[in-house]
Amino acid sequence: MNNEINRRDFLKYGIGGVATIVVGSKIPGFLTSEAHAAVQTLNVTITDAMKGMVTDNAINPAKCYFWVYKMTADGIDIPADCPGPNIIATLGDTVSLSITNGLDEPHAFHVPGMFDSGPINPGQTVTRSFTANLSGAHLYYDNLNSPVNRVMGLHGALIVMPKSPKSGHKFTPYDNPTPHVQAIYDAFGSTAHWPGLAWEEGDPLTNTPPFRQYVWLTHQASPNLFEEVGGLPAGVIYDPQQFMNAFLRDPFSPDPNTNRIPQFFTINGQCGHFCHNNCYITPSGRVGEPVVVHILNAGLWTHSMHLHANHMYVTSVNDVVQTNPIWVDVFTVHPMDKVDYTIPFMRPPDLPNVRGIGRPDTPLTSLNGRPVWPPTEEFDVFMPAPGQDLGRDLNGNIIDLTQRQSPLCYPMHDHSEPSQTAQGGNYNCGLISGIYFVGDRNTAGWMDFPMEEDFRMMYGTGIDRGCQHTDWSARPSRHE
Ligand SMILES: [Cu+2]
Repeated sequence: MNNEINRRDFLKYGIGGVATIVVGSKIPGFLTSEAHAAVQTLNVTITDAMKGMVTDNAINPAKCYFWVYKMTADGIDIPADCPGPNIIATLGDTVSLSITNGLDEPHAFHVPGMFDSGPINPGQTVTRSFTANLSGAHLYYDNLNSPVNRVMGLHGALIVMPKSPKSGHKFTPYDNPTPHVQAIYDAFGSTAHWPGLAWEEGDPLTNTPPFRQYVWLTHQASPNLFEEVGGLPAGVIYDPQQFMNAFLRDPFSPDPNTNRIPQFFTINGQCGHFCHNNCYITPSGRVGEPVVVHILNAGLWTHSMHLHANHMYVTSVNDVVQTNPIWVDVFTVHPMDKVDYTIPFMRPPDLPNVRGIGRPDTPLTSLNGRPVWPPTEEFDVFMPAPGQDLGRDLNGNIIDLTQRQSPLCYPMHDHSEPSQTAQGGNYNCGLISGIYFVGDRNTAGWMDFPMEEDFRMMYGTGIDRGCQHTDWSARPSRHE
């Protein structure tokens, strides 16, 4: 795809979304699917692609041009997409890359602190390897002509799992957790307030995988600006300051084909329904099945990812495992930030105590004099039993005010409000996700509940919990 004409070629996608590649060794029980046997060499082609965005339809063509890392792993061709595939390695693994630049300006593959390919010229192939020497979630990206090449789509997630837990402790996502982060993960599944499973623990009986984790790679796409950059004559480099001015500060124009600020706000390349009803983006689980969400912001906008139903611990910020992990329901993610949310999956709604939020205080009472643990105050206040007679309609029938606790989906949305839209106006077509509580740990069976439409969209027709984290296909995804 070296020349002008081919740059506009329309790439057909088979399955959509973010594929996952496991390199090197594997933690037992982690990503057990056969489809993800560890690969030896990753073939990476730096190329371009057109993608149908969330609002794309026959009367509203909403496509966006991207530069992408297209990968082939052990002969398996992974469809081109922005972002590139998730790469998962274990600490100390060797990641071998063969990178070909199929575009017509220099590009690179860079992981801060781990690897820098340096400039790869058009048509050139560079074969290199590096050691995954830092546990946690990282961005791989093109650091040349910063931030143009990265924001044009050349980025993806690299997850490095620790080799083993600290002696006498449970696994955390980190090789060297702080005492307080370790204490949270040790408490999962072994304390009265966090009954259920440890993070490292799965349960075949409920089809629950161990090491439950999600990637939320945020990005913002500007079809007009990206097309302008892609349309430059071969060898001409787009000025980065001009790029940032256009992306962040282009003046309002009533013509949708000229304004160059972002029109799409994505998690893992998806927006709106394709994000929220996507079981690979939106965490789902039973009470007592803690998950970690790795948030990586590859774009130029600040996001504030706000979760309902559960507070989460911010356990790592920009490679720093937190000494005193705060328990919050929203946290700001600046461009290039890397933030880990550890979500306990405790019974919603979680409750404040006399100290604000957090663990029980002494005395163990809330401001209303009710016990703060177990967190039952809101149940005490107003949680009518099914059929409870709290009022009658004009015909004398009981008005049922029951609200079930599960299965139930709560929203995750970005408090940076413009990101909730697409194309400047389509609300709810933006950067949204959620958290699904599908039941209690002691509920027999899997998906043993009435399947409303949102659950059907989330899980598809094949109700296979094993696919939740391992089979990155057959999920809702906006692609052509
Ligand atoms: Cu909200």
